[in-house]
Amino acid sequence: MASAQNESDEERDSQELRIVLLGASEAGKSPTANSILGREAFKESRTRESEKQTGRVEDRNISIIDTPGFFNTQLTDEEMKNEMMKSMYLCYPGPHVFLLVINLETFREEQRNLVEQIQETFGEEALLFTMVLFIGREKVSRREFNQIIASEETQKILNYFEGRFNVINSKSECDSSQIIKLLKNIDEMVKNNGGQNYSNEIYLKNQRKLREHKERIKQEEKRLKQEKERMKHEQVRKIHMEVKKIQEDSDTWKQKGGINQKGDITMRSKEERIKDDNERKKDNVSKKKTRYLRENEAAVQENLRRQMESRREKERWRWKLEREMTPENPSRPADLRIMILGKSDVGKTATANTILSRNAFRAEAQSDTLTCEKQDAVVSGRNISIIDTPGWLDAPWYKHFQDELKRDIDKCLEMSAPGPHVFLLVIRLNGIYTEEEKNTVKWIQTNFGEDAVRHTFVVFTHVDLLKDESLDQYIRKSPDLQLLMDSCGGRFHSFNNQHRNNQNQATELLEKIEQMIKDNGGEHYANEKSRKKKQEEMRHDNIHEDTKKNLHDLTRETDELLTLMMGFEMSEMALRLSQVREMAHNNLSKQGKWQTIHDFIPNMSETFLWFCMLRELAEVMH
Ligand SMILES: Nc1nc2c(ncn2[C@@H]2O[C@H](COP(=O)(O)OP(=O)(O)O)[C@@H](O)[C@H]2O)c(=O)[nH]1
Ligand SMILES: [Mg+2]
Repeated sequence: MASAQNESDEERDSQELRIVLLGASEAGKSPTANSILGREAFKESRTRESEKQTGRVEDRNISIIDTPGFFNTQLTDEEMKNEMMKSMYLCYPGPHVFLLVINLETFREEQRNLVEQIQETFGEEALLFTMVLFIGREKVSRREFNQIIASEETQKILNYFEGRFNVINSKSECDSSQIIKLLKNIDEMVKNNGGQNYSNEIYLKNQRKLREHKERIKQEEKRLKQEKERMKHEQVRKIHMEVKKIQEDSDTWKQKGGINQKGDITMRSKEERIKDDNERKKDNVSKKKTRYLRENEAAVQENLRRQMESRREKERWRWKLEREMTPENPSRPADLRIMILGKSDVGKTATANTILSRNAFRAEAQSDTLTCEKQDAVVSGRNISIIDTPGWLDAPWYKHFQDELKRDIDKCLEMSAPGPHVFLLVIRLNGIYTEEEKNTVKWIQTNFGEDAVRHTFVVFTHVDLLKDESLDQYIRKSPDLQLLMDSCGGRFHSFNNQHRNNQNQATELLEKIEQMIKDNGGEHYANEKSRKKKQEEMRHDNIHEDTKKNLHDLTRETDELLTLMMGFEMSEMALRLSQVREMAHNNLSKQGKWQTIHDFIPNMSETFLWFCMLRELAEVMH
């Protein structure tokens, strides 16, 4: 039964013709859609949102998606982009044809580049699925019409679409034969395209490309800015150096008594001369010592060099360890990482800004963007990172564009690496508690895994709009809300984002979150991938600790031996030992497997004891 049902569904789907109407704003797309459907399906005022209507025409199912149209002055670029994305969602799995509606009556004034808009929004591939639809044929004379069609602009446009175009009258004058002809031409085009439709995958691929392109430009701009800054600093540094040099020259000149007192050096005090004498003597001793060492004790020299090198290596190692641990290290994750989730327009961004106590994220109430954003700050003495996310929970396209959603979620998780401590689930009080919100817990589990709920914390916004009710009363009133709260361990907090100055609400929230983290044993959320990575890191950390300890032991023991041997002027032995130590040190630093010092020099302790005995013997003989 089920399969028969599926088959008939499939059959019906395969017969459905999906049309997306494009064109300049107010070109007359909505009336055209009504002409095709043969009824007043769409409202004929300026369209602000993409909308879908279906109908049966010529015994077939037709879906038409009306769009706001390009160059719409009422919409921002971002809103326009969202509406176009929505049109693709409404048209799932993708349109058979984009009808580019051009009004013959206003064609002369409409010199804007429509083709470019299509390419930018839907990509080059969309041109294969596009057909021009001239409307308002009855409004222009035959001569005028011929002129328009033959004109250079029209030919240029039509060339992009292999000359595909149709002509119909305005709605009031449109007869069904024109629509039949239009549908026939569309069928012809679909046939030429091998029955394929423009797919949402193509759309998403283009969007990704566009985003990556923008990201690249942003990165390049950032790089150039940094480079400029660096050059500026370099210049300032050079100027400082020059000023310092001039200052020093001037000081030297002054010390020498200035040009007028040249030759009056004998005026220097007796003490100064004694000091100079001492310096000279010291210098002579040191020279003698150096010569002695060079001539008589080349091996000792070499030994000292190795000791120095070993010390430097130790320093480098310590520096490396310290660098990994200092807070200045940008790769060091914040102490508290918060990811904000929720429907669009519930106050996610406002909440993030309230926590940070500044407009760190884009101005609120802007249409929901499609990417995550991260901001770092120190709040109430805590080093925190906040990741603001798009309205994943309700924006309809995410349901259909699952791959894209997964990619975005992964990207956000990367931003909060090694994983957020808390998912702040923002819910708007006084709003409509929608189906999407009722399914929130399931959504979180599906997209972040079962474990994520343990890290979820509810924040109610718009608490200022609760009139005579308390928050408790409000929650008690809604069984669905209670259920959601129970699933999230009853953890919640309320926010009035209108009172950003009231930092108590943020401090209290952070305290509650900390309690939750404590209850979670201090753990942050980690997806499967990062859990594995963490295990690997822990293993590595243990190795690291062992290595540190081994190196420390090695250095201490050999240092003692070296000192002892130098005391006996047994430089050759000392040299050999320092070579052994260096070898062991190198091996310890490079090897994946770590061993103890005694594995390298098994008889180290014996050697040490042996020398202690020698020393005692020497003392007795003295
Ligand atoms: N009265 C009131 N308005 C708020 C509150 N929180 C957010 N808003 C407003 O709600 C709208 C949506 O907020 P926004 O942060 O952009 O929502 P988002 O889409 O979830 O990020 C904006 O106009 C905010 O100024 C609040 O606690 N009280
Ligand atoms: Mg937002």
